[in-house]
Amino acid sequence: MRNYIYSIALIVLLFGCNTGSQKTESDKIVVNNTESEPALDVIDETRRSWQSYKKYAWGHDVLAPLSKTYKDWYEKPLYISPIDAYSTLYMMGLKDECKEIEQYVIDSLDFNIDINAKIFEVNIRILGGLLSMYEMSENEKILAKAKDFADRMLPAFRTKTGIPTYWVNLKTGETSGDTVNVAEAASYTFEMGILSYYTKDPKYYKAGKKATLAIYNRRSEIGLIGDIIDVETGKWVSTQSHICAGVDSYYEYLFKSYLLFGDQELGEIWRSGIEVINKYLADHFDDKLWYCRADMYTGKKNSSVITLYDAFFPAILALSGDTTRAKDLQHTWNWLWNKYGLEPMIYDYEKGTPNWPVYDLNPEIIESAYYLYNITGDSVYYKMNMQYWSDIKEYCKTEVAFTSIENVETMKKRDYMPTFFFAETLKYLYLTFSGQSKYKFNDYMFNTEAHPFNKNRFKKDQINSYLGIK
Ligand code: DMJ
Repeated sequence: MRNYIYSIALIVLLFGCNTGSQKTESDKIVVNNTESEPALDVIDETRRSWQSYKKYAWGHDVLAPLSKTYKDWYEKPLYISPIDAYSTLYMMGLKDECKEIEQYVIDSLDFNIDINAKIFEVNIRILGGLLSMYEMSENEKILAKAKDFADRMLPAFRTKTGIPTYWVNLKTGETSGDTVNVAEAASYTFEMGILSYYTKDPKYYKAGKKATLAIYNRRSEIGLIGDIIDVETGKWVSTQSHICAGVDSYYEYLFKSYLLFGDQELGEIWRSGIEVINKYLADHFDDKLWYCRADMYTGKKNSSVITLYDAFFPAILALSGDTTRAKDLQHTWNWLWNKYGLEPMIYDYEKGTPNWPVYDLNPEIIESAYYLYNITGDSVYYKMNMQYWSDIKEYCKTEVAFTSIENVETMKKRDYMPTFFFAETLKYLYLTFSGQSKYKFNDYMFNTEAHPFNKNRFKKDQINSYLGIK
């Protein structure tokens, strides 16, 4: 495979201008029947990072690329990097690497382990990753693994409100952690709906949807929700309303689950949610569009502190048809990226200073540029991703892979390559640069960890009964 790609790269370099390479109106280099040069570059860097994961961290959760060792999330590894990496490697055509992961998952992965897993994170990474692995491999044994994993998650949802606890023990089903944020409370309809579809068992979707309704039903009179809640009493622990980290994927899943499954109830909740978000949280400051934090009962702004996770929002705005706000917001994020060369994790847009200057190789701004490029066809978004990729290579690249940055003002590196770098960041870069040559934008829906699902597989006449939608 390596030789094959190098041959293509060589042909492109030698003959690119004369043999069918062409520039489209959007300046994208397209090489007939092959990959573009930037796409090949992303594939090459992904393979290099993957090989380092295998060399230094195989069998463990995360590669530590500076010390060339590994880190695990819990006392025992859950194999998170390979499960998260699979769908990206698959889309890039790295079939041998994928076969190896599939085999390991089937032969060696056993979820009957005595660890307390964080329900939100394992849902989007492990359950989401296994479900897209099932779609791509069409191996029923992978679906059985996904089902087994979800069954171990379900005890967390047996609370008075239906909102899951923070932790669940994968072996004993024991649960703990009564206080969760909204993203942790209600970002399950997407994966649980897909699992219900493939197993024809509505119990998963019903559990996910009950949690979502529990949040929605606790909205204030003006329609805003808070951000931290008690899973047993259903009382808000924090009444700050926003779309930042801690809430983000609640809104993402309302809209995507509505689109994928046609669940009208979720569509209605999304529509009423976006209306009040734009009414109370959209904020113009210094000629830019931002989304602030406000009190859920009064709608009064109480903070201009945002997180880089919020850069997912232009993608959702664009997908829902609001390209005007999507473009404005993406330009705000692009401005912030360029202020530092990478984005800070937490930033106060009124003070103009970072509250936490870390950059963890996060994907959101790249994800939104990918959506906007496909939805508007404007090459400006392609160029944004070219630049983000170039900056990531400049500041985050290490001898063996890529690593997070401790401070975007000094570009000091920290020793950690998060699993979503494989799952999301590299995938959205690759898909932007490869155009729609293999994967058509309109055919796929991504979970919040960028695991792709082919929309055409979900038949409208079966969804309602498989998911128990009335
Ligand atoms: C990812 O794990 C998911 O996208 C999550 O929803 C929030 N963002 C992180 C990566 O930044």
